[in-house]
Amino acid sequence: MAFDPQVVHAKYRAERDKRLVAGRTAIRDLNHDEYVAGYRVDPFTAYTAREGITDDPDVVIVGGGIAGLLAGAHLRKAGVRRIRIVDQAGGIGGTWYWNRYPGVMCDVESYQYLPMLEELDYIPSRRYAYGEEIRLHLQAVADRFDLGSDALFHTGVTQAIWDEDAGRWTVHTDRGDVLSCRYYILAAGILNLMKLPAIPGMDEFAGPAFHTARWDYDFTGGSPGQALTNLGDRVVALIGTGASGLQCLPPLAEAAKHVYVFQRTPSAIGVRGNRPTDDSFAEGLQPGWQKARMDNFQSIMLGRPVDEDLTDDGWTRHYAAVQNPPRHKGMSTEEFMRAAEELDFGIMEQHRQRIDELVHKPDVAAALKPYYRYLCKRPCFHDEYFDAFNRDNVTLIDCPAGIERITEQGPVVGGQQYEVDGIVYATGFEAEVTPLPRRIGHNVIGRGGISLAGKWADGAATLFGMTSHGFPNMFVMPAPGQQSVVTVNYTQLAEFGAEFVAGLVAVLEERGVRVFDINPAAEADWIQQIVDTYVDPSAVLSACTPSRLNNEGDPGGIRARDTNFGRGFGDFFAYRELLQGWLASGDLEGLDLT
Ligand code: N01
Repeated sequence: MAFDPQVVHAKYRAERDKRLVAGRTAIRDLNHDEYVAGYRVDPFTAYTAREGITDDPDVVIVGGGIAGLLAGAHLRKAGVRRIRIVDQAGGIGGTWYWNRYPGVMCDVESYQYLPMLEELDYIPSRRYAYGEEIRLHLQAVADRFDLGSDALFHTGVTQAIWDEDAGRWTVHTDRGDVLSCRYYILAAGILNLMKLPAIPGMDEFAGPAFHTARWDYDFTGGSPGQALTNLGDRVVALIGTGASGLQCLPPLAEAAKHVYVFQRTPSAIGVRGNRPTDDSFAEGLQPGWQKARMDNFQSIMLGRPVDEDLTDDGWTRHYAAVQNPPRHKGMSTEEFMRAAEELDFGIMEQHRQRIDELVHKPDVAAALKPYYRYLCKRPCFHDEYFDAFNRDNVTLIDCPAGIERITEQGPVVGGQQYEVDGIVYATGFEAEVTPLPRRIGHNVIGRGGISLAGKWADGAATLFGMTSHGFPNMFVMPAPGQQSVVTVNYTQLAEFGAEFVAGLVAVLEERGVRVFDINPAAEADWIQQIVDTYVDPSAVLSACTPSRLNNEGDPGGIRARDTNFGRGFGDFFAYRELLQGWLASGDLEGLDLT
């Protein structure tokens, strides 16, 4: 395809329209729907009954993933003694506890994504680490800072209430625990709510069906990183072709009698280029190397000049280029927009050509090609996915409008029944646009009985994206769409958020502050800044294929308050500088102190 804007627009529009169908966004309620409740059960750690406890730690952290662990680690460094992590999982790791599907890997470079490499004196074994290595590393972080021994696993918080007289939070759990703490930290992450589509008839399916975040190794055989040994005579349906689906296809294809891959929208899948860490990697690394590497990556993502691209992968080559198209002097807005679109088109063409090179059957290759602008969906990277479609035991079922229904035998598309023995739902998570109160799944009741859900009903209300008036001594770890910033390498944001929280707690303790709250005027100013810098992306995003990034085709539904500091994905460096300066000044401006 040559770049003819009219032709390209028409093609992209037609592809989008095939997917903008009624019922597209319908999902099952995993918390209240009895049938699907089973999808939440932890297949990795046995649940053991225990008595509820009563305790008064200094800090309760909800979530034992990267953000919660880093908050705990930095608080420990700041001298906080009693910390209790509470998590629904059976162990440490958050996303990396739950996502143990075959092939799971992080597509952010491991040297930046695995936190605290210098403190733990650890160098990841590969450029992009597999899930098990990440999970074990997070366990090592927990061990180093003794965050696991007091943690309450397989435990969900049911309510947290601010106790004005005590100047503490009272946290209740579904195990009957009652914890009274000075500081309450919400670190739920953004991938904690599995998305299970509401497909008619799915409850009738006779075989095992599970989400990638609860992989059923009893059905498939094997274990993370090992071959799947039970599938030789079994036919499997894989629903979903985002980052999770495409990673688990090659091991499934290797092991199963047959795999039907149900694709609603093709992902743009760039080169992965994974490889073992070079023996020479660690040589000459100077103290502070990991932070410097994260900053180098982040600079490129924000279009800032760097001497060298230390990462040099699809994120820095494609994503950063599309994010920051060149604007030459004297260019009109129209010229700029057109050049940006042409650049985008060129990158998408490279992705489409790659499919022609790797997939032997032309009709399958054609169906695997993504037709939308690069940032309409989260880009993916993989080197074995396309080759799986050259196998006789893998069939692509292209279903832009989704799966019609599921019967006792399996999925139905275009009136055709696909008989399968098991179904894998690689259907993702309620990500960025899910409001925090829903994400945390429990009531947080602040001063005067106000609920966080009530206060945030019209959008996030924070100072710095991490604190909220009326919720004293409480922190929310920074996350997308919450008035902080977005970073492709989430670890960088989590690490900074953890440093900030621990830094502030240290100052408060030093000054003998019992309770801090956010001054309403300071909060209103922060919200106003977010709203004032918000640029409504509807015009660009409405041309996109529906995805979670454009609110499933309804970008107008994104609220200005639920966005980021510094417009778009936000400006990490300006944010960090501002907050570091605020903390360093010692004025604690915007805080009301008791
Ligand atoms: O989920 P997704 P994911 N019928 O939402 C399809 C992180 N992550 O778990 O594209 C048929 O991307 C849906 O179709 P469509 C990362 O942040 C990272 O893969 O919406 N299909 C899509 O194909 C990532 O973005 C890594 O049309 C249905 C798929 O299910 C995030 O997690 C690895 C359907 C969901 O894709 C989520 O990724 C894994 C239906 N009714 C995850 N409903 C790495 O770093 C949904 N789909 C490598």
